[in-house]
Amino acid sequence: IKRMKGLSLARPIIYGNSATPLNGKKGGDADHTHRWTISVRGVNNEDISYFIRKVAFKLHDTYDNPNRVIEKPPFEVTETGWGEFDIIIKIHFNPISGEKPLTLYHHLKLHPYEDDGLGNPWPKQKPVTSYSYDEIVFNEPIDSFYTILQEN
Ligand code: SLL
Repeated sequence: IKRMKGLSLARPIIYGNSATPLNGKKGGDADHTHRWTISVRGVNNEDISYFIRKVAFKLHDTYDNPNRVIEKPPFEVTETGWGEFDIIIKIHFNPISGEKPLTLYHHLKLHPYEDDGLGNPWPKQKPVTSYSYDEIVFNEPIDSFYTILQEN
């Protein structure tokens, strides 16, 4: 195994959730108030599967099978529910990389802030979103992984 000494490469990701109120409409259980989607994706929806192999989302234990493993893009989980909680996101990289999985945390956001930032109330049907931008830095990557990163 040869590492690229002194080199590091960064790749951007966006992770987080959107949520919309169900307003008593279709949904799982009667007490569910929102439909939400948690995702890990590339900037401008660029394909990230050349360096990310799979993503595990650990939901609140009130969900059936709370550990959701997504093996191919889009790396996302859509659910319905009634409450906000912390989601543990574990990113597994391309096995060629030899990199250990990376753990991120996201607080699932269902409820809007007081207003839209301009003093107007949040429109009832407007999706609430909470996304973070991050960069994954690969320090001294293995040469074959370095090649894959460079070619994509
Ligand atoms: C709260 N600490 O009390 C949080 C927990 C859990 C939300 C929120 C489960 C849905 C289902 C669901 O929405 N859990 O039972 O399928 O606000």
